[in-house]
Amino acid sequence: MTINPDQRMYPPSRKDFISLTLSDSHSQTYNNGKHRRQSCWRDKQTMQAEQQTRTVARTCCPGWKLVLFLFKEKWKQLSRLQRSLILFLLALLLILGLLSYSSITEHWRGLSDQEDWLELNDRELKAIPPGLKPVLGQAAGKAPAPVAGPHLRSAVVPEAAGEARGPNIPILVKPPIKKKIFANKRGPPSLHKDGNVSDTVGREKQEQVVQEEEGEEEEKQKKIVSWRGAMIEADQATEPPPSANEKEAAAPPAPANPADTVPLEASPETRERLEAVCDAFRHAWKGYKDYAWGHDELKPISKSFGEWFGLGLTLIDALDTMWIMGLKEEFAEAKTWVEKDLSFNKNVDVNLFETTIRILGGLLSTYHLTGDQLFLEKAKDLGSRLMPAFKTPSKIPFSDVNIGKGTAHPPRWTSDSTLAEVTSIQLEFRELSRLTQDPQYQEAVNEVMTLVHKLPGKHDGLVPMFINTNNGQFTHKGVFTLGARADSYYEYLLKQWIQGGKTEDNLLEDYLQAIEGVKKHLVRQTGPSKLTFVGELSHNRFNPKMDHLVCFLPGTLALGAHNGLPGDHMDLAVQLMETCHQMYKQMETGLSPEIAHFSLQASDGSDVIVKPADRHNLLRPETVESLFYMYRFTKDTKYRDWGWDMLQSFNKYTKVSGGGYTSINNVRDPLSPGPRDKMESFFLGETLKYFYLLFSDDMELLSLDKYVFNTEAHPLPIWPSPPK
Ligand code: DMJ
Repeated sequence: MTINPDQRMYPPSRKDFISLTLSDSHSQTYNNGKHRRQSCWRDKQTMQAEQQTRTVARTCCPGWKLVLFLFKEKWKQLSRLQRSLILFLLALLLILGLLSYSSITEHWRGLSDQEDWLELNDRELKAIPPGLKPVLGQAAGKAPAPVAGPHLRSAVVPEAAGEARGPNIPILVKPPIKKKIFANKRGPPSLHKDGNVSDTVGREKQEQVVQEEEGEEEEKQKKIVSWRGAMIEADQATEPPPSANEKEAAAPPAPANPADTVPLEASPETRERLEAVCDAFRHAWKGYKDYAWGHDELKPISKSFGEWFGLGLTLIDALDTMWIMGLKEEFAEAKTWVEKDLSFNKNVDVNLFETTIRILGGLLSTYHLTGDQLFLEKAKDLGSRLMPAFKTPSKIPFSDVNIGKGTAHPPRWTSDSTLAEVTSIQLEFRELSRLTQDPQYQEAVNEVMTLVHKLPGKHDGLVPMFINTNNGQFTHKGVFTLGARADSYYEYLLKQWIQGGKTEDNLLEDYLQAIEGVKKHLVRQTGPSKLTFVGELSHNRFNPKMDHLVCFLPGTLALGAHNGLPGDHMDLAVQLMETCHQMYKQMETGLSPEIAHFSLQASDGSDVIVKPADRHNLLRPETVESLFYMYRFTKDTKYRDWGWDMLQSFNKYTKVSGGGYTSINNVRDPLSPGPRDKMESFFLGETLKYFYLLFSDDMELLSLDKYVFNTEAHPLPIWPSPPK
């Protein structure tokens, strides 16, 4: 029996071994059992190996190859017992290594963060990559007519002076970089106010403060603190006085027309409706102020609060709504809280998506509306603390970030992220790059879109609901919905395209293809009244189920049609708007359930069926959001009337005496709707804002040709076209 010479270099297969033993003439040497047989085999292998070694050495193999080769040969010479012992020891070492993982990674992170920081600064000093030039160039002063104000001046971006508390904590000193900050006031004059130039203008010196102590033991172990754990604070003293030109530019803006809550010239009907929305807001705010001030959410029934991230979620989500409604006192007290009490230097895990759309989006839009540097500084601080989410093998971000520690992770049970979540943070991060002239935010989120654009597994443009952060592939394939977990992917395809001046073809292509996919696979009509709805596809089976969340779609389709996309998108928008309206109208409380099922048979009595588990209403905004778009583009007053009916229903069934509004359990039971004791932040951030905009006659109030609303109703400017 011969041995294939090629196989000698590798651990023998069982087959080789048997072949060899049967053909050996010294059969007695095999009688002592397995061990003996192995020895014999090894002896022969050893000889062969020595021969190989000599050959390898002769052929001048690189040193490392020789070492590898010798290691392999030595390994082969060991008995099974010896090998097992070594493997056991290695496993033990691995376990010990894993146990000490956290402290090792803390150390490692500390080092890599320093590198990141250097990289960041390096990037700031380098030329902006070509792909970003037009956009960032606009940010550098070519943006749409910033209204001059005292805030418009050159600013020095801080030296980060690290101040370590305690021994052995290295101070990361950020080299000084001078950078111009353009504090723009944008939007209609009615949104500009005197006196809103922040008294924090010029607070530009960043200061690094070590993360709060989490306990002495932990502190001792850490030794090195991530810079992401540091709070960056402004220092008023560093800004140079404005130059003569700047002084000229800093003349006060046109007299503030302090955004009257209800414009005097409005018709009685409009006045009544706008006043009703503002009353609703004040009532909601009263509850929040009395029982939940500075906390995430009001629990209006128990007159307490709920905490999600511990970042004053409702307050921040509501900032721009107050500004738009002209609620000056409320805005001023909220601003003071942001200035004095809002800190992102917290050891807290936040959801990347929710924090981006609600907090980052809210801060950026408030900055745009007010021109107040305070909100941009806060947005920058938060944005940089969210960046660790993108440190994954695939560049698809993790769902959760600890904004104090600078660590990120997926949910406990999976390494997947939700598709809508990773593709609905782009408007905000892109805008942050434009404002800061730091491309890192835009690059990170654009990378996600590029990956998803190329990814196989879509179904005529429809995307699965999950994506893996390790390999960047879709998971849980076969289920397609425009509801939870996928909704805002479609919304942000269109809105990014609009934000970027309609130049990014991949976004448009994906959006158009997706809408074709929706029409082909998901759009159906009910049997009884021919209501058009968007169902779901689950492994090729159509499910006539539609989340209330899907009611964003008529507005998005209408926005696309307004921007030159096919007319049949508008036709579909009109039909879907009717259905979303019916989801309210056909309920006994006049409020939509969270999920509706639709009858496909003509013989069925009603079009809308509500299952017991789906009867709740969370004060969601999607229908009034779409009504706002539909009214803006068609001026058909029926959309306002539908909205007015909805507002009455919210007041009747969800308003809580003493302050606040509550989610309810059962939209089918007007006698006992069952308060759930929670007022979601989006009720103030979105629902009431869209009511106000729907009823307002001022079409320039956040014109849809100048602003694009993020998925939490925070308006961000559409970027101007690059100069030709
Ligand atoms: C909001 O946070 C956003 O509108 C998001 O896109 C979907 N969920 C809520 C409102 O329903």
